[in-house]
Amino acid sequence: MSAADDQLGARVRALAGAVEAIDGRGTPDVVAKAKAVVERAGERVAFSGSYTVVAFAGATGSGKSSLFNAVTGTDLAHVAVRRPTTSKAMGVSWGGQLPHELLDWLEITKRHLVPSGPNEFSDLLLIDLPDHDSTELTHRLTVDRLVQLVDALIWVVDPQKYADAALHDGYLKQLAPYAEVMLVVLNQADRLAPAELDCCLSDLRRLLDSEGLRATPIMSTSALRGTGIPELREALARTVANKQAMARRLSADVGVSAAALATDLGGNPAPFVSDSARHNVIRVLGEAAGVPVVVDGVRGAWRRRGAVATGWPFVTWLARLRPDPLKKLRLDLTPADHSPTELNRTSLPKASSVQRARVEQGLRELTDSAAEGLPRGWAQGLRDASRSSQSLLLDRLDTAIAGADLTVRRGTWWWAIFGVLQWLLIAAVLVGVGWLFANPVLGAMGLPSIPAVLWYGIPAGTWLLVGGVLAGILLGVLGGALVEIGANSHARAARRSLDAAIAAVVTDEVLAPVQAELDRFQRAHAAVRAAQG
Ligand SMILES: Nc1nc2c(ncn2[C@@H]2O[C@H](COP(=O)(O)OP(=O)(O)OP(=O)(O)O)[C@@H](O)[C@H]2O)c(=O)[nH]1
Ligand SMILES: [Mg+2]
Repeated sequence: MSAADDQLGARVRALAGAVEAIDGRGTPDVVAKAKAVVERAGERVAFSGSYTVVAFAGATGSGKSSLFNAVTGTDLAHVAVRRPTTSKAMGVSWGGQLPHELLDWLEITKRHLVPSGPNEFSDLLLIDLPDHDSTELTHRLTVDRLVQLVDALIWVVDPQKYADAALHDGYLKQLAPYAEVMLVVLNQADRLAPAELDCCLSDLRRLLDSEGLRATPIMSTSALRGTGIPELREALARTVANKQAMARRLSADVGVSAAALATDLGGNPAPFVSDSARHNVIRVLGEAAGVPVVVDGVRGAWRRRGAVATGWPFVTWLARLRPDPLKKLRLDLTPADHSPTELNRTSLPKASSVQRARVEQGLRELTDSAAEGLPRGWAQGLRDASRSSQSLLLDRLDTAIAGADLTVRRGTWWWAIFGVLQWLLIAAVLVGVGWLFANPVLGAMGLPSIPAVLWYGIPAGTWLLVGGVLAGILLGVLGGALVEIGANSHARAARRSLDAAIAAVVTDEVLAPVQAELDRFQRAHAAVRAAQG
């Protein structure tokens, strides 16, 4: 196998990879054609890859069958004045055996083995086609099918119809990528004077050049007189000998399909999810799942618990009356407290239609930014990927929130010190009250009174009572300020922890499928580039 064959094999494999990546995303017709090329290339190589298949094609009456007979030295093809004459494709080959598999693949039932002789070609399957401009639809269908399959084409034209639009617009212009594996023969040259023939040939050349067929040679023949037949046979022999026709034809097929797929994919080879779009979707989904509510709950719970632990005991019952926001949300447990079999759920309100709409909008913003410049099918693919687990998304986000460590339950070490101090101050207040009211009570009971103790001229009991109350209130205010700082810092920590939990879910459930789709798009682009060679 030659390096060129290896390269063609690699390009066909790349096209197969491109088809696989693009199937379901690209324009169905373009993908189907590329798929057909991959299949055809595999089959063509498998069925008698050593043969070169060449067909005579052209308008009715141009002389295809006459040339076929002249070149093969037979009268196998039916030639007549009646139009159209040939209605079924016929194939002939030389040597010991017909390439039946190849003929079956081409669906050619009329087949003949030409006996060995002076006109022998080896490894050539020569086909006489019906006309392409027929009143008979089946003729055109046969031509269209075989034009897709044969390795090389000899277009036979005559002096009257060589510029016919049916030939040029219907076939030649579209076959420009196959210029190297085509030959145009101006037959019935005997009908023209030499000067007219030259004029006709140069007109034909100009026409072909303008259609992108510079690489297609032109010859003139007369099947009637035998003029140009040896040259045509030589051209055929050269085509068979260098064994490049099949590879060139397949290579052109792959090139045409790859170019069509490239156009279908568009010009943006590396779409991506921007950091801002990524952060935005995490934020929006976090908000929709209730992160701000939980962060406020953490702040509120810390305040409430801090107030109970550090506040002035005479008023902390007020704080106790307030419900604990985290308990209400079922978020007062640390992750370790959850049973491993229990599905962790918060009691955050069920997603409202507004929340669902915001999720929808967040996902749309994400995919719209990534899909910029992508063809419609791929943009839809991105949208579908972002929604692949949408029905479960809010549940997963809720479970992630339930599992996040909010670290509120434990409180903090200095709360206990403040608590002890508060109770010591309460004790001081009680001692003060006892001291102040002890002597009247003792006097009434006829018991000896306690000696008065004065500090700065004021009874010690008053110091203890007033000082204890003031210090308790001050300590409460100081504790409240410190608790507020702690509440804010815990709210921030909770937000970080929740954001991380939300980010993990969004990454798994949304960003990863979207990225997989973008990777698929890039893979498609790379495969198409490789198929283009
Ligand atoms: N003068 C002249 N007549 C030719 C030449 N080649 C073919 N003819 C005649 O042109 C007519 C059509 O020839 P065919 O070979 O049947 O043409 P075809 O292209 O096979 O036609 P279909 O089978 O109908 O598509 C016949 O009458 C031939 O005798 C030629 O070189 N010169
Ligand atoms: Mg014919």
